[in-house]
Amino acid sequence: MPEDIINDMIIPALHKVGDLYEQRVYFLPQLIYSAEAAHTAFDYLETKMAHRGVQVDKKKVVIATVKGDIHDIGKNLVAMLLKNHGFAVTDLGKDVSAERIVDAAEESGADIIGLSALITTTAGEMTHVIRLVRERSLKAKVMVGGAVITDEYAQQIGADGYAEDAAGAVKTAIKLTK
Ligand code: B1M
Repeated sequence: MPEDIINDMIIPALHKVGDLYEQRVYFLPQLIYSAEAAHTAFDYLETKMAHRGVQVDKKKVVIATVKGDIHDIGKNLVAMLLKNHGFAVTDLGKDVSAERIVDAAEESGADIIGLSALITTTAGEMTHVIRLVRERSLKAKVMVGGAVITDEYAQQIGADGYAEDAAGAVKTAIKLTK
């Protein structure tokens, strides 16, 4: 199954690269190569996934990696699985400002805003998005995730949902849109 290849092979390989980077065995070029290899594999595996979407009135998700953060592999994976489960996903990409995310959610009438962050210093950007969502009284629920995000942190910043991984993000998105 494509999901098994992703969970049992590609993600552990990326973590191994991260460990080797921390130990200064690998450097930025190896991080970049590993990311490119993962992108290529995901593009191929997406074509092999069975589409499970059954939603007639598709729920809308606007997803992005927050400002200052260019890590997008996890976010892409979450977007891919959400699409695969019948959500209409607008992917704004990486390094996206809070204003742009909230503008896009307002324009599209999004049900969910999905935010990803992988660096300790960029996790704080999520609070700006949540503040803007509340200020503008948007109906969108905010779901957060990424390697540095915990359930506790999500609750602390007032997010509506948190998921540890892409499969969990699908479950949380379904729960938030019921
Ligand atoms: Co970077 N990087 N990196 N990196 N990188 C990490 C994150 C790091 C942990 C490596 C390390 O030091 N061990 C470290 C962060 C430390 C910290 O702050 N705690 C780090 C650093 C420091 C940096 C730079 C600053 C390095 C430098 O320039 N000196 C720089 C950052 C630049 C910037 O963003 N401004 C940098 C750059 C890069 C590359 C560009 C080379 C590349 C990214 C390429 C890309 O994404 N297109 C890269 C990579 C590949 C990594 C590691 C090795 C792998 C990340 C990854 O893709 N994991 C990473 C080490 C590690 O994580 N062990 C590391 C696989 C991916 C599937 O997992 O993204 O966690 P993840 O997503 C998961 C879950 O978190 C969850 O579901 C996903 C699937 O299970 N999830 C969500 C994610 N988003 C979600 C959203 C949701 C719900 C769940 O709801 C919306």
